[in-house]
Amino acid sequence: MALVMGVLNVTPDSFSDGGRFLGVQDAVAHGRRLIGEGADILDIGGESTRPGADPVPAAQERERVVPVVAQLAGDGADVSIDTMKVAVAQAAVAAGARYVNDVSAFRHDPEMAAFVADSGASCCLMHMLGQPKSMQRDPRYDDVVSEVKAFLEARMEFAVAAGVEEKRIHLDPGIGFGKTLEHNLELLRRLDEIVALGRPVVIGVSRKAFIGRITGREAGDRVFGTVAANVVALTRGARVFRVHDVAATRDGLEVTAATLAGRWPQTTMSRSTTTTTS
Ligand code: HH2
Repeated sequence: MALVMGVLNVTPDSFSDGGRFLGVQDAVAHGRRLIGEGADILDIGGESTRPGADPVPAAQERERVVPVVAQLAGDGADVSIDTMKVAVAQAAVAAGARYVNDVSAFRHDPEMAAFVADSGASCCLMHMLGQPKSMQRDPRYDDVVSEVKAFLEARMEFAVAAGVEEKRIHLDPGIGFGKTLEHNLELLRRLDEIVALGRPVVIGVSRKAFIGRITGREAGDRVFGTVAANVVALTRGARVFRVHDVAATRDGLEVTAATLAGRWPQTTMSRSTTTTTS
């Protein structure tokens, strides 16, 4: 059961859509457009994590995202807050978000784990080597897949020890977060080893630089490469697909899922809530 997570960046500097949805009404309209294209969940972020990005103070991040979360959650959308900061997560959950997507896997704000536990929200724990400011400076691993897997396992243990129910945890290898092109491709190729941890795997390849390295295309023109990488991830067992291009990705995933299942017509994709996915 694949779920599409639509990306909604309320930032001036995100790598592919920075500045496009900084106004509340522009952001809300885009969120509604993504839902119309078939997004199961909207991932709303107020701080870019692109390589080299500068951190944003919590108050500013909160001001960017909370009105957008409130309106879209008010529409009935399933909303994820993409933040490393517990203050932002608290405000977003109070405004209606039910999923906390923390690219630091609760390392930036260790209290995030207790907050997620108490709130009953679901969460995504992602692997990142270093910090966004410096993560792409010569990242090295002996075996990227086993190191990412061990990290995710340890972070899941940390979350569970803090009271987060295991069934509410999703895991993400963090494509592009302190990884070379070869690391990203190996993680995709061997994603089944991460899936073997037993939790739903989130994959975020959308428009990322490694696709540009292969195709020679700029960020706004990487939709075909994005769909291809998501299709590979689906075949390796990924469950949640974080993308800017929702309609194209849904089509690619639906055709792949129907083909692999060997029957048609059928319901291959769920539009139900992500937050209790287990
Ligand atoms: N990638 C980005 C941001 N958040 N969260 C998860 N779980 N997985 C990802 O791969 C991931 C993520 C980066 O993409 P984007 O939001 O488009 O860019 P920016 O960080 O510049 O806002």
